Amino acid sequence: MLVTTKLVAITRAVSPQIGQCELTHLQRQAIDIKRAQAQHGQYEACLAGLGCQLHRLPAEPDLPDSVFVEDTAVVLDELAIITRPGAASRRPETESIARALSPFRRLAFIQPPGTLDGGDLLHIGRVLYIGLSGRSNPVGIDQMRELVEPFGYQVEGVPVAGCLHLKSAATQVAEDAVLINREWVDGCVFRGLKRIDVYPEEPLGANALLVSGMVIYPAAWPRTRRRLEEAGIAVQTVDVSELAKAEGGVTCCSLILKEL
Ligand code: CIR
Repeated sequence: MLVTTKLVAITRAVSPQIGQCELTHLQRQAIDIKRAQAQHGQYEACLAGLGCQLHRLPAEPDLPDSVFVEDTAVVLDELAIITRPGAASRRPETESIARALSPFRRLAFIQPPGTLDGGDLLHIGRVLYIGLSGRSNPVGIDQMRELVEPFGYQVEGVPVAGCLHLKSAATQVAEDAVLINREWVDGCVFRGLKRIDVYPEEPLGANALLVSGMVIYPAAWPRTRRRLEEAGIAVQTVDVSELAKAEGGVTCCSLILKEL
C-alpha cells in the first residue's frame, strides 16, 4: 500500500507595514505592498500545487515582518518549538503561531536569555544544524539541544558570517545535497552531503525550499537555478522580488509540517 504523507503549510498574509521591516544587510527600498501580496499569493499557490494543505493566518498589521513565519517556530514530528526571535520587534509574532500550531504538535518554548530564529535552523535527517548568527545565540542553541536530544536528534551549532541566517547561506535541495554560499558558511559542516555552490554573482541564491521532491526557487537567480537543474534537481521558480527587499527568501514564508 502506498502511504503518502500529507503536508500542512502555515503561512501569514503580508503586513501592510512591511515597509518598516527589520533590515540587517540591505538598504531600505520602497516595497510595493500590492505586488508583495500578489507574489506571496503565487508562493502559496505553488505550495498548494505541491500538495500542501494551506493554513493561512490573517495579516498582523502592527508586525511588519510577520509574513516570515519560519522564524517563529521549529516544527519536528515529535514537537514544535516556539522560538524567541533575535530581533525584539519580532517576538510578539510568536503568540499567534503558538496558537496555530497547538492543534498539530505539543509545544515547547525557547526562554530568555536564549534567542533563536527558525531561519537559522536547517533540518537534514536527524541532524539540526543551527546558525550562530546575529539572531540565534549559544543559549538558544543549548536550549534546543536539550529539547530535541531525547528524540534522537543531533544539534550542531554552525558559525555564519556576512548574512542574516544559516538558511541564507545553505539549504537542502535534495535528500543528499545542499545549495551553499561558502563565503558565509564553512562547506565542511556539510561533509557527507553533496554541495552545490551558488553562482558567484548570485550570493543570495542559497535559499531554496525543498517540498515534496521539488525545489521552490527565486526567479532572481537563473544561473544558480541552472546549476540545480544540471544536478538533476527539479525546480519551480517564483518571483519574490518584493519580499526579498525585506530580506526574506523562499524558506521564510512558510512553516511546513507533516500531518501526523
Ligand atoms: C528580518 O530581518 O527578520 C526580516 N526582515 C527578514 C526575515 C527573513 N527570514 C528568513 O529568512 N527566515
